[in-house]
Amino acid sequence: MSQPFVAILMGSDSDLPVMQACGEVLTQFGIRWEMKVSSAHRTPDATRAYVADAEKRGCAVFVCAAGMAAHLAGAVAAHTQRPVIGVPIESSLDGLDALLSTVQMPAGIPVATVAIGKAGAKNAAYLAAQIIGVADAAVYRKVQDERAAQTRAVLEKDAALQAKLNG
Ligand code: RP5
Repeated sequence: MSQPFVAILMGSDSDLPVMQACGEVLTQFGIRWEMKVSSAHRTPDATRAYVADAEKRGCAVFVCAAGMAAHLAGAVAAHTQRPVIGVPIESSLDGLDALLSTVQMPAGIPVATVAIGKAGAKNAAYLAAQIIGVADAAVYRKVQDERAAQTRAVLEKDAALQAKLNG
């Protein structure tokens, strides 16, 4: 198996403005990734072929984003034993349709479903980094460092607020 990477799939190029954030976070962690438009409904054969090929090339985690009747993550999970993370995209019904379509998988074929939209796109990358970090000490350390930075940022924001309130 070659160097592990994350495959980011989207049901449509209209999902790209949201999913760009996923790639950006993976890049911060130094994790290789690739991105592909592939639809569970419109290109089912190509989706299946891509999953098999990506797995052979060393894909460690699949991130699958889709809106409406969002079956992409489930369809990918049906064809791989690598972890699959689903990102529901808001394109109708406030994204609730995509959330339920992604999260409600039958027992035995899991999809780790994150939040609707951009927070979900980012959390898919953080979760993928945590999965890769189980076996990669350098990635694990980067995740730890990033958590520490988040903590510092909140403490600094509170310190600034307290300074403003207390003159
Ligand atoms: C889903 O349908 C896509 O993931 C997208 O979120 C939604 C709308 O697709 P387009 O009509 O914009 O191609 O399959």
